[in-house]
Amino acid sequence: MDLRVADSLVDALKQSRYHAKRCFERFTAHGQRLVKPQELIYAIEKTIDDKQERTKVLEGSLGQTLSSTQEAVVIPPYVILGVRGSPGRREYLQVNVDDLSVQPITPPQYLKFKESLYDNEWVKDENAIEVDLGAFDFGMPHLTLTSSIGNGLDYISKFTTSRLGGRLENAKPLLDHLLTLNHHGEKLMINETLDTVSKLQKALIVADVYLSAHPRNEQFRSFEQKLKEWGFEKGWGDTAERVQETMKILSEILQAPDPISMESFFGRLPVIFNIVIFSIHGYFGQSDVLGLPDTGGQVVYILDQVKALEEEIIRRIKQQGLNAKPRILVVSRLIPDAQGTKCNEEMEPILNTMHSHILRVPFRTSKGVLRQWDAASKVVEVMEGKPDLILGNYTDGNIVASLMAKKLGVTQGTIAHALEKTKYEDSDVNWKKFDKKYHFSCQFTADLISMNAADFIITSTFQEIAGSKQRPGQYESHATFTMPGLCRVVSGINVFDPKFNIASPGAEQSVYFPFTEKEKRLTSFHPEIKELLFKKEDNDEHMGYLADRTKPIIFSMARLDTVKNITGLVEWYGKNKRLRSLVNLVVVAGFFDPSKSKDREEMAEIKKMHELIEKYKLKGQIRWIAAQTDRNRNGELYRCIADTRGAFVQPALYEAFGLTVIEAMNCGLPTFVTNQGGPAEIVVDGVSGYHIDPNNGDESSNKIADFFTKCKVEEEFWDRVSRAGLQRIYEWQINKENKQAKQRYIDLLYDLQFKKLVNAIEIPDGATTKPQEQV
Ligand code: UDP
Ligand code: LCN
Repeated sequence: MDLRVADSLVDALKQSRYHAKRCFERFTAHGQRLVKPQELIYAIEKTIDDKQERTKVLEGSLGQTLSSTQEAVVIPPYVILGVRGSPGRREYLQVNVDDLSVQPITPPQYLKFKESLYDNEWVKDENAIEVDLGAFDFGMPHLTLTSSIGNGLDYISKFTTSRLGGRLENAKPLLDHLLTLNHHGEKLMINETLDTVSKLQKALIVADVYLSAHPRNEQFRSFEQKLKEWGFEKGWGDTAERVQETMKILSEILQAPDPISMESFFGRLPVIFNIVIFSIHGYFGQSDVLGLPDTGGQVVYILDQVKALEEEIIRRIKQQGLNAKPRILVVSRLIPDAQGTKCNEEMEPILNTMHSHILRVPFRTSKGVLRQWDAASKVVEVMEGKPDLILGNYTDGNIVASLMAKKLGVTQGTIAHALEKTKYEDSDVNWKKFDKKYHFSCQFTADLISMNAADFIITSTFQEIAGSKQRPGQYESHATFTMPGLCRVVSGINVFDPKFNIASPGAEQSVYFPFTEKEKRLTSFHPEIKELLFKKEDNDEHMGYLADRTKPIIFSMARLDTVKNITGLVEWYGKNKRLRSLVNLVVVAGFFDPSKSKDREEMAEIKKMHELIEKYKLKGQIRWIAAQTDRNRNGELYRCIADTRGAFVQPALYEAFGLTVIEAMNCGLPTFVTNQGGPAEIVVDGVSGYHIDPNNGDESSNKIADFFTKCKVEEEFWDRVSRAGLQRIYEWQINKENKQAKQRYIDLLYDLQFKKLVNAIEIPDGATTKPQEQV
């Protein structure tokens, strides 16, 4: 254990012994319990009366240790701190309040203390299941800097390069890998003639001389036969120029490897033709599904990715000089009672693609619930063979992807964007309380299995992996946790694993473009949108009305789930007279009749909406619009809100990524976004929008009111914020370090190839080199 935090706490306790003792005694005075960070700082504030002294302690080591403490277990006379020095790093310190001695402890020891607050019997059970996945983690090197988290691909390129460098025989795994490449049994890149690295190196030199004499754009087939004689197969390129280029890159790698050539060479290899994506959550369809329970951004995201992936794979196949047909299948569940959607159809071509389909496989047959969901044979049948890559999305898609990837022996990637564990505070220790409703025990176990089984993990943001200074990341929260009575996870995932790669989603530019691009505006929707916003009579699509149409509109759109906190926003608005005098409120969410909902949370939220509208007498200032399913019209709706010089508010209690935020920003709407989760990484507070605290409604609604007050005084202000938001979102989508999502996404597909190589290379300094085991 790194002793720095422990040492600095020991110093702090020495320096501020009197205050520290009083502060810790304050914790123990209330008996055993779990204490959260706010309470720790509050304790210092309450125990030190003198302002100067208080500031000194708060800013000193004691204040700093306590403010980076994620939680503390109090079992008098001990206070056991879980200190998160920086994202991804945690230490556990046991403080004896009687003598203020400090003892570093291990994660299992800490977890046992924590468990004793919930299930004292289970802690004593020597046979309690303890999960230590870190113990298998010896094949792969790990990142060391927090700032490198999520850049796995770069890291692996560098690492592989260093291992390949120097001696020719080190390149044997690379040669073996090339020899395995084929498409439907037809060899690609090289054949058995080139069975040693030195033969390969010589052949590359001969081919280079030969190709130099050919016109740059001469097609591969005209010299195919000659290359074959020397041991080269298809896949190097479509023209003499491209083939020569690819061969040069490989020659350079064999001579003096560098990470850039390495990444570029792997990016050129023909390895991916067929992909299966599992997205079995909610209603997976192309129309009329958005806003239905559990059906939102994931559907949008996957459909966008399929289009981008297909385009990219086609481009690459052409460049490789092949004429293979790629195939992408999004496998989802077939829902017989499809509520007017196409979710009861087995096969549906994906719009704007050439070879991609949604394949729906039933979970139920006429005989009842299927005991086993055998999508594998269906996939193999439709694809006429095994896929080259299996991707999963969200907990259920990921566990299915893991099982199928293992069964078929195929590379697996996972995407979650939303892991449930962080959405509900202490959902792990309280799993029993929630299990009937949310099945957390199953969900967290499934997540743990698939994130460990995966060859690579694609995340939307840094915070999804390792959080922020204040809050642990979604994956990070699976590093060490416990479900008392079920299992103790002492090492669940390592956020420094290079398998993590950030590829931020973007918003479809043809749908979400700035309100100022007048000639592109979808004016044909304007009469409908005008009705949607302003028609006075209530109907099935809208209720409430806006008496003063000249006011700007604050707008939000989300599924009507508790965590989306749309009711929170309505309440903040209801309570804040100043805000009500400045703007109207429009929300798109759910629908109005709770008895028609089959979703418990949605039902409760619908009722709450009605109550709040009554309680705060909001009629005349609020427009509640039912879930909207037309993407193009929604794009125009954001722009019409921008026409009123309004704003978008994303008030979620926790948001994994938040597609609506980037949609709104792309349309030029100033945004106010929750500081809990992904949106806080997208928007720079006070520059390209604003952060709001969903747990502090008054502060948040005042921040929104201040913005509109300022807009009234300073005419240019609204335009400035709108432009800054647009600027930020363009940078985010295009320039962000992780490049364009599409490009990056494809690059990731090669991650595994590197990994195989790395595992095959001997690490000289005596470290173990066994390949990483799968769960
Ligand atoms: N959406 C929609 N109609 C609605 C509610 C949401 O079309 O009534 C769309 C919204 O435009 C966005 C997606 O659904 O594209 C929601 O994604 P987000 O990431 O905001 O949240 P999620 O629902 O995935 O948690
Ligand atoms: C799931 C979520 O909860 C959202 O935050 C994301 O934006 C969406 O998936 C798309 O990735």
